Amino acid sequence: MALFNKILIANRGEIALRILRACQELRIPTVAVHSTADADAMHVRLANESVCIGPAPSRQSYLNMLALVSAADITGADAVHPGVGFLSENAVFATMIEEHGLTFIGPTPDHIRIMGDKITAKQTMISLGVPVVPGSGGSINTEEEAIEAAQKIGFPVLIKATSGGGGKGMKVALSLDEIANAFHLAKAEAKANFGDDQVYMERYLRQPRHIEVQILADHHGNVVHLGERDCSLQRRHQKVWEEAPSPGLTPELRAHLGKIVTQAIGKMGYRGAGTLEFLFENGEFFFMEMNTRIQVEHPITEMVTGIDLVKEQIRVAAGLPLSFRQEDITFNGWAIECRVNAENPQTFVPSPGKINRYHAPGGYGIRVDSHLYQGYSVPSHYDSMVAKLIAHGKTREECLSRLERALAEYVIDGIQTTLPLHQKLVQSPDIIRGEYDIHWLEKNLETTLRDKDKIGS
Ligand code: MV4
Repeated sequence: MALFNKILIANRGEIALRILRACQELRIPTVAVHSTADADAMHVRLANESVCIGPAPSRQSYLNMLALVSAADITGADAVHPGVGFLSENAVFATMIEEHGLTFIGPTPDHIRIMGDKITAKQTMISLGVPVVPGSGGSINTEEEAIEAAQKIGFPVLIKATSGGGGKGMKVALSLDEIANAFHLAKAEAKANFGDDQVYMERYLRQPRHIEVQILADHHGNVVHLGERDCSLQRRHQKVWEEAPSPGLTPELRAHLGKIVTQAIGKMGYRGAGTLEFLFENGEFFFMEMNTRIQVEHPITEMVTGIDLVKEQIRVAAGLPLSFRQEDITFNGWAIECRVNAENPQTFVPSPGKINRYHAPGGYGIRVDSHLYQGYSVPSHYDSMVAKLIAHGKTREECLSRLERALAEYVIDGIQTTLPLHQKLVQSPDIIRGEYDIHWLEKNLETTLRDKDKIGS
């Protein structure tokens, strides 16, 4: 069965390159799209064709649905891969693609919509037997409702935006006298960030880990899970370091979580790649959100399973069955991904500019997903992530030592990057022991950066 004749990649940067590589290996021609600021980008150079879709600001280029559909139309592409961010979880875009007779490489618009609304997502998961954080169930509309719900749930509580994500519009209330304030602040922030002031309430977990499960499902009722990733190391809701498996789980907990998740996804009739995010505390999992796209940190799952997730996404979108079953999947060793951002490693202020020297590390067990090259200029208009350094080892210890040596080899000159932060993290005793939760990085950032000698000079 034929896959696609031509795939348009509706994204930029490292993920556009990642998708392009999968297409090339599947021998599917590619169309790159780019803004005027990305004319010299690596994915544009390597694609079979390219189309300029607008000026630098994302709103006028990578978020311009009509420009993207037109680009697919004039190049004769028959499928669109949305990548991550931008329009990857936009049900309107997915619908528009399908209405133009093209294939959206992702789930159905309905599944995107259900998971985009956090209350509906939680209710759906409850009905499918997935454990969720105890909470209000529906939305909270008045101060009185907020007080009533908080007393039922028990303090501390967390108020979240229904249309939220990324921690915006999230407010903790430790006691009754903080409820009114938290409620109004959360509502105002939700309105400002998402144009929707609806909020709901949950019990606040104090020191959980962020554990997410990767799933794949096809049109034929096959569902598999590919284990978990631990993404607890974040700063301001931006992931910094991810690992698979999680140092906090046992094989029993992993099997239990995998079973719950695959059963739920099967009952939903979901297809494509997806990630279910959980908080994990005191041996218990609580569903938070589901992402209906490929994720930035997918390579660590690929490294421990040997499965190319982007190729599988393309195969599934074309109607082919998954090329393996759950019992064919074995978990092999350990993988860690460091996100390298073009930022000052002390202040995290973006540092765009020209790369005048570039040397990526290599060797056994090292993977670098990056669009950087010597002479390339990192534009200032987009996300500051410029590379993902992924290390794989037979054991976590081997993975850590391999990562440490690769971090020492990596040369990116001309701009500032967060490589020095990762060089500190890989030597941090808590990290080496795998003992960290979602607050570890922000709590330990200063001491981590200060440790031994000054960095980023
Ligand atoms: C929580 C929580 C504690 N308790 N929910 C942050 C982003 C959003 N997707 C969910 N988030 C959280 N939800 C309850 N009931 C703590 C966080 C949270 C967090 C979660 C994952 C990774 C890093 C985090 C950092 C701060 C807060």
